[in-house]
Amino acid sequence: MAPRNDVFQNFEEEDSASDSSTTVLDDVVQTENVLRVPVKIVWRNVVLMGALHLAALYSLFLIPSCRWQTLLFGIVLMRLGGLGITAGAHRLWAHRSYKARFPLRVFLALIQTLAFQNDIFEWSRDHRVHHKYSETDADPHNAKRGFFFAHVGWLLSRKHPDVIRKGRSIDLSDLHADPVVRFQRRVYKPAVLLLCFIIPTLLPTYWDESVWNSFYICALLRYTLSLHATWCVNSVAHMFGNKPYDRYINPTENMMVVLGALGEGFHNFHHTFPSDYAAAEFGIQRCNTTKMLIDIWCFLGLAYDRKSTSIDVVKKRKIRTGDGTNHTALLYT
Ligand code: ST9
Ligand code: ZN
Ligand code: ZN
Repeated sequence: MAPRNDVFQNFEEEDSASDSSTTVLDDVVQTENVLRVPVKIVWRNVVLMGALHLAALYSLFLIPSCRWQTLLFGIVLMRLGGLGITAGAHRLWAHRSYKARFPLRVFLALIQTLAFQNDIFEWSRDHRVHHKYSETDADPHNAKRGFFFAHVGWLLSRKHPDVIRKGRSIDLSDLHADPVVRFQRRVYKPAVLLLCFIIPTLLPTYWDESVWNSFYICALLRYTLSLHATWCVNSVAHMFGNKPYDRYINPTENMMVVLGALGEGFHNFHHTFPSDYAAAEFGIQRCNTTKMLIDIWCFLGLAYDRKSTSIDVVKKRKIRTGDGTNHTALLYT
């Protein structure tokens, strides 16, 4: 097992009592201190995810009959939703790596809803658990359970009991205290219906696109592609790539993921220095679009208090625990 990431200082220490638990739960077998739990597939999610992917496949055939404005709109929606995840759910709410004023928080909550990846509270809770218990049973998308589980399988099955048990030790008081997070959680289902499906379907009719085309392209295909771009951080960037900052952990640097995920593929850096708002050593010169936008928001006074790691600390860490590589691999080698 990879050593636990010890730099996620905001969180309380692991509850060692639950680690050494000898309780045998119903249908849980304990072997060599590892709880083996039968996977409980959630068939409703399998059917919905399967249907979404079939619809996305069908959408590809509609592309030639679409107006160019529709395709452009689909791309804009995909990038906006992505930004709601990277700058909103991830760097602002899950990691508190910078602060955002109320209007920016509202904007980020709106575009995070457009991405339909669970509400901000649930997304951030699972992500904090992911960092604190990375690559263990308590990690919601534990990459040690294989590529498919880390990518999507974790959304198609019940959570391992450790995720919920150890997840309870995570401090979520800041999320409970944010009225934007509370409000979004309260209205999440109708808001998703409106922002992720209805608006993307109706707006393109303004430039005479058919409802059929816009539903498939701007709602379903756009949503499916943005899910995969995000999921690749959990799967690809936990398995393939180099490790310039910490060779003892699984997360990697992967430039393909960086490009698809608005600068989020510098995952070896991010797990080593999780509270850095850039989530990377580099900025826009390495396509870290999210960092660039946070910088612009700070310049405009919409955001402030960016946390970053000093160059000196990064250099020393590279020498001490890095794998000797300097550059993010463009492709897995
Ligand atoms: C989706 C999420 O896709 C993707 C997140 C990816 C994260 C990536 C991170 C990478 C870094 C950032 C990169 C960004 C890149 C972006 C690029 C963009 C271009 N702690 O969950 P339930 C408790 S979602 C503590 O139902 P089950 C809690 O009491 C896609 N407690 O567990 C909870 O109740 P509540 C759409 C926890 O029954 C209760 O347990 N969604 C924790 O095992 C039950 O929780 C879907 O497809 C915890 N961590 O069901 C599936 N967790 O919540 C939606 C739970 O009320 N999900 N508890 O407080 C589900 O259907 C279910 O959650 C399930 C598990 C079937 C997966
Ligand atoms: Zn993170
Ligand atoms: Zn990770």
